[in-house]
Amino acid sequence: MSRAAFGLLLCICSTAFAGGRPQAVDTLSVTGDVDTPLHLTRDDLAKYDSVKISLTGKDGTSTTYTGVSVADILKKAGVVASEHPGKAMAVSVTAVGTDGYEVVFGLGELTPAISGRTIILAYLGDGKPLGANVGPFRIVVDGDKMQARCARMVTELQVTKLRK
Ligand SMILES: Nc1nc2c(c(=O)[nH]1)N[C@H]1C(S)=C(S)[C@@H](COP(=O)(O)O)O[C@H]1N2
Ligand SMILES: [Mo]
Repeated sequence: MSRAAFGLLLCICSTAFAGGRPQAVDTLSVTGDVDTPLHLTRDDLAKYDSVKISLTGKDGTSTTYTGVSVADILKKAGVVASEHPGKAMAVSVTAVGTDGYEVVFGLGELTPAISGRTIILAYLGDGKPLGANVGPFRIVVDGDKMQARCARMVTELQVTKLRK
């Protein structure tokens, strides 16, 4: 192989596998005290039942978010609030943003059959992938009076069972 051809090949390989790793895909990881840890892409989330919630931002503009009920994601990971919740009401779920912002939820408030409210992990805003300071994923809480719990740039849901 000529030096030029080798150089070209090296260049192509290093572009495809920057630093030896395949190109990063945005994923939501469900970690901690779960039966099945999950790593979900936007495409994976699009296969779940979708829920739309509109949210008015601090700047006054409204965005319609499309996402998946966090309860459905937790169910896939093996975390559920049964009819007689018992220990399930001592499960916390922390949504972690890439900027270090964290929001804690209890499994009870995440379960629509208990709280009467839906909390979603959004993967689209007005039908488009979420921008850099909002995505890849955002928690959207239906009915909150302030948006402090609507964590942006979420890549992880950490599950903690307080009673083992
Ligand atoms: N990752 C991350 N999410 C966050 C915050 C933050 O600092 N970091 N601030 C919260 C607060 S206090 C508010 S009021 C809303 C602001 O969202 P908006 O820009 O869509 O209005 O984002 C929430 N989500
Ligand atoms: Mo806020």
